[in-house]
Amino acid sequence: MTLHPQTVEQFLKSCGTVPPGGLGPFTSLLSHIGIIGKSLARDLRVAGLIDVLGTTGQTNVQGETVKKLDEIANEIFVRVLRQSGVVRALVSEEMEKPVVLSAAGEGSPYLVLFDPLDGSSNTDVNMPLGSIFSVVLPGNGEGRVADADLMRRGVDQVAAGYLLFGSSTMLVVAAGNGVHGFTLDPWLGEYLLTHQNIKIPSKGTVYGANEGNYNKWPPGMRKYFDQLKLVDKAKRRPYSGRYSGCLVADVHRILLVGGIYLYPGETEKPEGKLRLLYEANPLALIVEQAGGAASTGTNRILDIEPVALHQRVPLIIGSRGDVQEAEQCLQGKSSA
Ligand code: P6P
Repeated sequence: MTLHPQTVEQFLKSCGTVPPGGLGPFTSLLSHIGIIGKSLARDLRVAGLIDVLGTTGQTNVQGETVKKLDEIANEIFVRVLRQSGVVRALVSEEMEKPVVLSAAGEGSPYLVLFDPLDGSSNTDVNMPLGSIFSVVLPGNGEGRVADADLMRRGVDQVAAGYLLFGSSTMLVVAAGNGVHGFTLDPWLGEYLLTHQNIKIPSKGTVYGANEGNYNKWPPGMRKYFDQLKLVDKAKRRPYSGRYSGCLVADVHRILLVGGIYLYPGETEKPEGKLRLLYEANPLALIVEQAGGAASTGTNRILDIEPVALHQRVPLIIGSRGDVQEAEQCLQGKSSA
């Protein structure tokens, strides 16, 4: 008799390790993130038929035009995580300030930082989208949540994950015992284990980057990129370019098949575009726990000491061998 693949709850119970904050609260947290995924998947699957496309006419704290689906996704995250009863405070790409959901001491162990809808340029053209979340525990036990509790180095994350709204809806999670992927069965309404203990190849043959920015990149990055396109069988080059405009989708591909995703700093914008606390840090934790690497080009992402909630960082992430080659080129140490 073929058993059904495990649900998230069954898998967490079978792991034998106690997840951060305890099995009960962590299972509840992932269950509520799963509800967010089901709600968003439902809206996205019929986006053209309901009034959720286009923009709200507002700009967010990032100075970016807010799509209707950005706002909807943010509202779903805040509402569902508030209902969960296990989240004490939130940080969102779409909100300037943190939101405190419960007073200290009410047994809500988690601080959750998230990008509610990643890949917004894809909302109106039926391309992949994602959500990214990072989980930390307050540094001061039951006390009031301070900004310092939220602005933590990536190494302090106790869990991280993403929802991917692609040809199927997936939940990928890293919580200290490997990286595991669950696929939503919309008929059962359950996320079922489909990718246990994901390991990224040490080197790949795929790159993801917006090459339209090529002439804004520093010389070392242009040099690395030029090398990737040379015909060199020994180095399995040229690599294949794969770029969807959704960070989650592009990094998910590289997590599974190997390679490198780059959103480097530019001469005018050395800090890059992607946000540290709820994009780079969670994806860096996931990729490192799968055996890969994540860097600014000079520093390990997870070691960065945050200075602002919405600060940006350059991101070079993927197979360890590819990230190391890119770093050496960027630092002028050698050609790739
Ligand atoms: P560009 C989406 O806004 C995002 O943050 C990532 O999902 C994506 O990889 C990147 O920006 C796309 O940026 O400049 O290539 O449009």
